Amino acid sequence: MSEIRTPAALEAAVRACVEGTAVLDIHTHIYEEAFGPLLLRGPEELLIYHYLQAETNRVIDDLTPQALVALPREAAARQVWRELYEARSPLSEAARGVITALRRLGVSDIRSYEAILARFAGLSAAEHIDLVFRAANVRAVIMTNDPLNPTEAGVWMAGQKRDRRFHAALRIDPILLDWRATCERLVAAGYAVDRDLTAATYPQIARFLTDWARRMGAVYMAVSLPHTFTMPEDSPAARILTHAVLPACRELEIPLAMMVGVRRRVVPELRDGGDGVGRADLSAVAYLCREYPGQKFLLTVLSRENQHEAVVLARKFRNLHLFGCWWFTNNPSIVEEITRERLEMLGTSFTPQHSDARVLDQLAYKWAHFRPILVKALCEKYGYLMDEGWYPTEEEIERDVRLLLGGEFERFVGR
Ligand code: HDL
Ligand code: ZN
Repeated sequence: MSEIRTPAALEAAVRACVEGTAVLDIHTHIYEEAFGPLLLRGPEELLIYHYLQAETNRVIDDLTPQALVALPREAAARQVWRELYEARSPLSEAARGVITALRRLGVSDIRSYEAILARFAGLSAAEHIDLVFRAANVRAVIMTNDPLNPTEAGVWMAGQKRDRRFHAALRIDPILLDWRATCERLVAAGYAVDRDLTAATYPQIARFLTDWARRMGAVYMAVSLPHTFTMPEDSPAARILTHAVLPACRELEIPLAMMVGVRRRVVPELRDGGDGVGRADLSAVAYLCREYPGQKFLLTVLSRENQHEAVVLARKFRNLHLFGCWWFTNNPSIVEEITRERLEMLGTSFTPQHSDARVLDQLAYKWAHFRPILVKALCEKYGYLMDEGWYPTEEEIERDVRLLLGGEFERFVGR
């Protein structure tokens, strides 16, 4: 085994490993080709990403937020380009991400809007997926799948051939967080549930969940929880979680992913761009991990103020797997801080990043922006070992990086 003994050799080996290891992206909003229009792709979709809509909203006064987000795609994309790329420099993480993605996907002149459009003209979904997965060095992604979306449900019911690079996650927000509005949709689907959550309802909700999780081959169930989420509590959400969701996860032997800390629709007019963040009470997570030691939980938290506490929680509970720099924390200044503190308290027993990509092409920048930060953090940690005469080998670094870029997640979920 070739020991690495100098900082220069370390940096070269870590960089080669991190860049060269294909990643399993465990939380995205992209879809395989079979889902047709649900798969968002191309430069205009990149530009109208709700992150960039929110940033554009800040610098215009000739359109209301409602009018801005209601613009047709082509006009909306040109408005973002004009405001964030021509009138100002794209310094924000989401704005520069578009430039990174375009360059890595083969746009020759990234200053020319026409050249950008031309690069992607005529690209089929299959060609586009291959191009992006190769550029991002992604081996597989986990989607966010909503069985209550009629378009999506239709594709699942048609039982089309699956693309092995796309795995499913069963998203349950409407059931857990908006039962009164969702109940009738389960009744319409043939499940004997009632609005008042009588005892007989919970097994029916669980059956809906297990039916769909099996149909999708779901790797986990997921829910985005508000910053006000607390357990134990006698709320509809807590009752559905306890009596339906967790029993269904037990039966399926899959984890529940909790994404905690969103403050929904702070500015409703901005739609998805109008969500905010709130510091959460993570004792709810500790309660669930403690009360259900035989069940597994995935966790990502939205508030920077919750990050350190989340790492400490992950240290306590072997049934808790911490993942990703989610949403408002997916900015280099915070990603670096979070990744270092996680390595310092968890070693390799966590998943440092997911892309959350909503547009296929975003994979190319989300991973291009993260990999150098992981290289820097790992070089620091291996460097400390080398200072004490523990010289890592290339094989050990490869093993550790494979764990961090999907292997530890697969071990945790038993895939
Ligand atoms: O709830 C979620 O999965 C979040 O990731 C939201 O989709 C959010 O709008 C988002 O795209 N964050 O990156
Ligand atoms: Zn997401």
